[in-house]
Amino acid sequence: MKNLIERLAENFRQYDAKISILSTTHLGELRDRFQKFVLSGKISEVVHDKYIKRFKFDMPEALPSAKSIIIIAIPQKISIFTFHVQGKPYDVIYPPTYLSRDVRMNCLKTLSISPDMSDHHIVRATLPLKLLAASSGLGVYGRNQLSYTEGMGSFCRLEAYFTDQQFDEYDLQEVGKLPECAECSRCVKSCPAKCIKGDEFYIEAERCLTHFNEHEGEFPEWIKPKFHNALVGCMMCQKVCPLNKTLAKEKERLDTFSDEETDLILKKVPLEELPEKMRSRLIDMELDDYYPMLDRNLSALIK
Ligand code: B12
Ligand code: SF4
Ligand code: SF4
Repeated sequence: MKNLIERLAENFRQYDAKISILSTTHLGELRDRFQKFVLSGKISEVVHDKYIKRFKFDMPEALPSAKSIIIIAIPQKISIFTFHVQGKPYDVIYPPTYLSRDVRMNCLKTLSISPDMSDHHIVRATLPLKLLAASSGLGVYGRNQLSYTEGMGSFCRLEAYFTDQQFDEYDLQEVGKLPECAECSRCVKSCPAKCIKGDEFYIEAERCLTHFNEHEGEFPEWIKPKFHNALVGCMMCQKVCPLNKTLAKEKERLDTFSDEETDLILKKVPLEELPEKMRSRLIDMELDDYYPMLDRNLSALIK
């Protein structure tokens, strides 16, 4: 007879996803692991304030009786958009993990229709997901500070949910490193911003290209035009990784924007003033959040 977690894992297999479970009794230890890193001085104030301080290692207010955390790794492909400028097509990369709405919806749907979960509540966790994956055996860290899951490389989106369902006790795992990193430093060499700290398995996040191109504002001068390689985010430290080699070949073509449509983006026509069909296509592909910086990011790629 299969146990609870095996049955749940089976339901997630339809998305080729893998899951792991941690007990909420581990929250204190997770906080300690995270704090140890924070206190080591490796996180700058800007990164701490922008991304880190919102993490909550307490029982969720919406579900104080939470017993477990379900961690999910869902594989995603590199996507491609084509933009046209004066009749010339430009294929532009949209990295894995930026399509998140469907992933979240599928996770919630799968959890809520699983018979073992029907009498239980689910609340999304605001926690550091890579640490959850590493501490539950779902992932290991690469030198590029990304989480690698077997069969998915680093091309997987991570999600985590609290639930009041009680699973078997699962021990907290030691955080692991990819054994392949011992003989490799391709990601370090490929990083245009030189922010991967070779032996220490962490990045200077405040220099990562993603930290700049996911937000509005001018790029600092030290970010050279040749650094840009994706519509949002950056693919360099992932695409050179041998663990992602096969996966990086599988690209999904998402949409094509005509000369006129590309022109509207480059002229910064506000999202709400775009032709309705174009606007809803952008929303479908979750580019609405990044629309205010799309003209800047796209210009950097097509020059
Ligand atoms: C803040 C953030 C960023 C910031 C900072 C990134 C960073 N490295 O911290 C910026 C904007 C730069 C960023 C960039 C990207 N991000 Co981001 N980001 C996040 C976010 C919101 C929090 C990450 C975080 O906690 N950082 C703080 C650091 C300190 O935590 P940590 O990396 O886990 O570090 C721990 C280890 O070093 C660990 N540690 C402890 N003991 C030990 C022992 C050993 C042996 C080792 C090795 C480590 C170790 O200590 C640290 C703390 O515990 C998460 C979503 C979430 N809620 O978790 C997504 C997330 C991490 N991002 C993601 C992605 C995909 C990216 C990009 C690839 C996007 C892109 N294509 O451009 C880049 C990759 C940059 C890189 N090489 O890391 C994915 C990663 C998926 C995966 N498979 O790993 C996440 C999980 C989003 C998601 N839902 O899937 N991101
Ligand atoms: S590129 Fe090499 S060093 Fe970097 S994460 Fe992949 S295996 Fe590790
Ligand atoms: S995402 Fe790009 S800039 Fe950020 S660490 Fe990786 S290679 Fe460097």
